[in-house]
Amino acid sequence: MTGIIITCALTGSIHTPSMSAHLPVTGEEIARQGIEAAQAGASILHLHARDPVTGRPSAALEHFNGFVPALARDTDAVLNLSTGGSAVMSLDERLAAPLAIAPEMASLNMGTMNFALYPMLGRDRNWQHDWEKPFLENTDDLVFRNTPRDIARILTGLGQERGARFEFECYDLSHLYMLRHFADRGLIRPPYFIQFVFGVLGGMGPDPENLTHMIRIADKLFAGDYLFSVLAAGRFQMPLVTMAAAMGGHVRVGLEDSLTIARGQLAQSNAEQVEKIRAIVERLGRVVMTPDEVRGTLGLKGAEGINA
Ligand code: KMH
Ligand code: ZN
Repeated sequence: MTGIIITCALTGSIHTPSMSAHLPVTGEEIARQGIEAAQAGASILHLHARDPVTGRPSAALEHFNGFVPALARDTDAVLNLSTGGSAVMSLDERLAAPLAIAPEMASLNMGTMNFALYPMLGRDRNWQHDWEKPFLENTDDLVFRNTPRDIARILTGLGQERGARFEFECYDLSHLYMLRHFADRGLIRPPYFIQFVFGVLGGMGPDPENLTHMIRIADKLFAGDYLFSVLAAGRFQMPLVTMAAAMGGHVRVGLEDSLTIARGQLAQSNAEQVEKIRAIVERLGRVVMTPDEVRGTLGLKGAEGINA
């Protein structure tokens, strides 16, 4: 088996500050946790921004500028900016920072879908901010828009015009066929780094059979031209990514995807999750790839090509 890529998604736009005191929110917190995650072995950092005062998901360039320069200066990790932002944002909002920063990598969500977070309301919490509860409640009527026109705009603006390569977020089998469609249109070139996303309500569930089927169909559509990585939401994170590692795939961890380190136990940091999966994959005989090995494998433009 080849080396393994550990991606760490530091904060995302799914969890809210009241759910964990360890969720990084300010630029300083995101930078510090990113540096620690990179030191622990994450070679790709998947990045979202938040308003540092309210902790609300933000896509503002000023908020990305609160941590991107520090991560570029103090780590050699590949910086991967989300173009998904939050499903409540317009595509113009989602793209403002990635277009300005021109990162080596960007996420790209491969289909329009539901993105229901309201089951996380679950029990009553002490909400710290007045936006949190309605934000989660309103996801029962939320469309995460990623039409073919949107996808083409991201591929052109970020890929062709700024040299970014992509983490293709596939939440469903249909998203693999959409990816194949864009390969056939000549808008993307291999190798394709495909992130299989499990456990978002609106996408596929965290069943092992779904992972084996995604691999079977990706083999058919992309033959040897792709790498797969796995992320899974909540308590399914470690089991599913471990399965991916055992099958020769790559892994994504981080507080964007799960706030816990074990059942019912909050992770103290992103680095703690990176350390845990690193120990697991090394016990499986996998060798963690350095950022430069990732650059070579994925054909990235290099850190000097970004505006940070
Ligand atoms: N939040 C994850 C389920 C993105 O940033 O583009 C998927 C994700 C989307 O990371
Ligand atoms: Zn994300």
